[in-house]
Amino acid sequence: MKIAIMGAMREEIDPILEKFESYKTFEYAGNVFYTCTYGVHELVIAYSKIGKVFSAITASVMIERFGAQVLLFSGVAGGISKELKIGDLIMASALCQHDVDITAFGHPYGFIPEGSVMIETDSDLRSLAAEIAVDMSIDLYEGIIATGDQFVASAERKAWIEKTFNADALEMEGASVACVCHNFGIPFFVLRAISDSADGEAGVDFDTFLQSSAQVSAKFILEMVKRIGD
Ligand code: OS5
Repeated sequence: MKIAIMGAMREEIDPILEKFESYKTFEYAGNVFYTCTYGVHELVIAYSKIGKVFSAITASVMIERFGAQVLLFSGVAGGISKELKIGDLIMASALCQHDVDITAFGHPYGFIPEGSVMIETDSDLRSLAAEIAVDMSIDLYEGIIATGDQFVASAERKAWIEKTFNADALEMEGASVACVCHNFGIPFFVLRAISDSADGEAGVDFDTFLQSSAQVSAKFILEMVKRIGD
């Protein structure tokens, strides 16, 4: 199977690339795409750059140009739920765009006509992840991830996102990748390890924990790749 693995920042895919002795590289549409084989699977790996637009480009190229049949996102997130501490893993059950606002026309926050506020991730991939978490004795949280083109570093904004979308974590790429995969009919999975709590300390915590949390997420994603199709 052709499996796409993407992150937003170089730090989010470096721990994945480090696992491979050799890969091919292709430059296209402002990204570098790395391809290699892993067991029975062919992989295409890339980081998109930050935010919804860049991540949508990368996901689209992985599907349309590289023929990805499934897409796994690995990275870090700001925690909303009090249960989530730095380094904890959350898989998205569904994702939404917290910065979409056409409420002036009577629509709810996050809604775009002919779309939906929430896009669900693939249930088979979530089940596989839940099995792996049990086998590895890892606590894997499942919940709603809210995406927007904002690094959230404010208790007020975080509280609004929690209240409006019942969100458990937030980041800047998941919902745009979800939108691309949903529209192309490609099963997808979004995993994030918490790097900060999206409050006044977020900037400092993010810089401190980006690498270690990215590593936690990448390790789990590689385990998933091993077991896809078993
Ligand atoms: O990709 C962005 C979203 N990520 C998840 C995340 C998050 N999102 C929103 N709010 C929070 N509180 C979040 N916590 C985790 C992480 C990432 C956040 S934006 C970080 C930008 C950091 C940066 N800016 N410049 N550089 C790094 C240096 C640089 C220079 C050249 C090339 C690349 C980077």
